Amino acid sequence: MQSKVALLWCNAAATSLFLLSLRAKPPPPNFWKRYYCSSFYVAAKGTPGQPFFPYHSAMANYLITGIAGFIGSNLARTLLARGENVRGIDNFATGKRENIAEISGRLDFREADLLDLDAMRQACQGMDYVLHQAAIASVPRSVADPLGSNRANVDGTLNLLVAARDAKVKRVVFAASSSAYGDTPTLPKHEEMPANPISPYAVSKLAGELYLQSFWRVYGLETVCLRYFNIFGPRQDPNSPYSGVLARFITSMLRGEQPTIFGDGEQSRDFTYVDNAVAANLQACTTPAAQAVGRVFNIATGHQATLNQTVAVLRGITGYQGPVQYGAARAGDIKHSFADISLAQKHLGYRPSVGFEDGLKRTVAWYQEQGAPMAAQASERSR
Ligand code: UD2
Repeated sequence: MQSKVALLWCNAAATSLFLLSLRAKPPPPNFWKRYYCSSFYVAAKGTPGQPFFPYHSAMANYLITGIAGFIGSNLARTLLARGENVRGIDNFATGKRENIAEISGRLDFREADLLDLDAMRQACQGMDYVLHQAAIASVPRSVADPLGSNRANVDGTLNLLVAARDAKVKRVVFAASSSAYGDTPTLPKHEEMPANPISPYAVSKLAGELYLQSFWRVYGLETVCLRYFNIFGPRQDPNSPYSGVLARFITSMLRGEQPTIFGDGEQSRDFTYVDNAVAANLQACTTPAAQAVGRVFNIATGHQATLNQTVAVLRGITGYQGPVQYGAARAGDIKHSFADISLAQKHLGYRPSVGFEDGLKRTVAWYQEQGAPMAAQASERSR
């Protein structure tokens, strides 16, 4: 009771002092309007790195590497919508200017390469969190060019970690890969399993994880690794031979063209809609260190689908009824991938809010909005 009375007195005293200070020095014009609307105002006009509103200090500063890429550009949109300050870097090796065109006025964007240590030091300056998405993300591309993958994914990650450590950022979250598990027969894959990478890409992503853990253990830089399981969704590039399979299948089928399955189509993946990966990144930043830091988490849907099953679902969504072509299996490919997500659920509070089929529907709708025709219209036109 006594403590409640004391609290009331403190409250009254603080309010009186505040009101007196307002009498002595009136607030700037539009103070209250700007105070209450600040988050909307920031989303519309804020300039990252240059706080325009001295009364608002709740926003954090995020650096997204690979911001013009598929996952980076989705992350940026979510952070901006929450009123956070976003700085982004990209070297456009695989990222696309159009992915950030409509948000570029609200970003502090810098065209820079992970291999440029000075640029990384400048990029990390004043940042709270680094979301490291930049990579050469492709198994077959790493098979064709292992040196290029290693430079971007290993040397680039190490440069960024050195810069983040020296700039004293609060935490680095890393886009790791389910490819680290390789072809071990145990399913679902859980984080305690030994890594068994097959492709140079998988090795490079695992090396990135180990560097993040080393920087936590040796330098005390807080790091979290998220092992993504085949992320798909809006803004995934469908046009490269190294593009993710769902971007390729969906756009082919919408054009009325037959998709190519490498192998017998009985390989399976735990396809994960991009919003789930975005949510996991934000949770990884704010989860208390004891639960998250120095750890590796699977980020997936927890749903296993073969490519043949996936094509069947996509036929229903896109209307494509044509044939499917089968080609040779790809070198470095793994057969089955399916995640146990209980560790991320327990420690990060991660929940895959968008399921596999719902994610496919949203993705198909997005490609259609971008001008991809429905399969029926496409075959009509080609007649
Ligand atoms: C790996 C990782 C994934 C992510 C990704 C980055 C695994 C299980 N997953 O994805 O988490 O890091 O690398 O690139 O290692 N395919 C076709 N037709 C096509 C394209 C692909 O059949 O037109 C097949 C391909 O042979 C593979 C499956 O589809 O069996 C998935 O291929 P992907 O390139 O989309 O992704 P994947 O599994 O290599």
